Amino acid sequence: MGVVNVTPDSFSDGGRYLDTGAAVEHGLALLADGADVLDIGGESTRPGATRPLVADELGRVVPVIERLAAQGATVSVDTMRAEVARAAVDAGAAIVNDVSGGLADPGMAAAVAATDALFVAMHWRSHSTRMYDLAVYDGPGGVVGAVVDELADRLEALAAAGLAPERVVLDPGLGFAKRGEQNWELLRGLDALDALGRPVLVGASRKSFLGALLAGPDGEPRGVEGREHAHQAVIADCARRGTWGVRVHDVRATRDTLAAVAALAGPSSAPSSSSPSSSASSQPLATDAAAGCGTVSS
Ligand code: PMM
Repeated sequence: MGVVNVTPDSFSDGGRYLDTGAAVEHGLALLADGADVLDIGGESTRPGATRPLVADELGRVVPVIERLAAQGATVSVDTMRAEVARAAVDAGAAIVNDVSGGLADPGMAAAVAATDALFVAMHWRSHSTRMYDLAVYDGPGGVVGAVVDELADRLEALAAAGLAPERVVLDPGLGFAKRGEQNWELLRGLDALDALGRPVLVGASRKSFLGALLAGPDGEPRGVEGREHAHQAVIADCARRGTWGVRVHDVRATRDTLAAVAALAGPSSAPSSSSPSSSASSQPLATDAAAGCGTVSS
């Protein structure tokens, strides 16, 4: 899943693709690099970010989705708002990626349930202004146990609102109400999410826990552009575990890593046909593509 942030203020690429034309061009470049899905977002979730007006978010994402979907891309919309999700699906999005897992907008689950879209439910505790205050995981299962329990609660609540678990992909929410080491703990314990029986998406790309890992002798975190090699090690581990998807900025580097992981695994472990399709089909990603737990693949 290649990231297209149509925002002025994302931590990794804010302002670079705020213009519709630049965002579409970037999406097409990610497709050419081998992205299966393009994730279009109009709200930055970086720590302390202020939320855009709904009209501004719509104005950023809808024209980009329309143009990329018309070119045959499988498009995901990164939004916490039901109104934006509905407009995005009308514009051609096949996936709604909600970093709040439906918590930020009580109308989200029903809005997505009324469409054919898949739903990505990420682990989340609050908007970014408060999220680090809530990065406390002192139950017996630590951060892994809490994330599994809270995602299980989400699956139940979404189902109660009409959104069947078969249409939901889960995401541990790296960096969201998690401090440095908690992200590594989650990645080490990723297999625990399999107990929920749903495909898993992981978004580690350029995040600050990588910058902290790679800090210089002065303790200064490595800048976003210098985090890719470490990120690719995370991707390789996700691929080896059979993670359904990875949300990345550098699609070409990710494709290279996945090719190497596939070669190391050998021909007998070729991915199933249930992976998200990279074909230029304008069909929405079939619901059973997620249910089948396709894995990140080359
Ligand atoms: N991270 C960001 C935004 N959206 N969506 C999902 N499902 N998972 C993530 O980890 C995630 C996300 C923040 O990263 P960005 O500002 O680089 O887009």
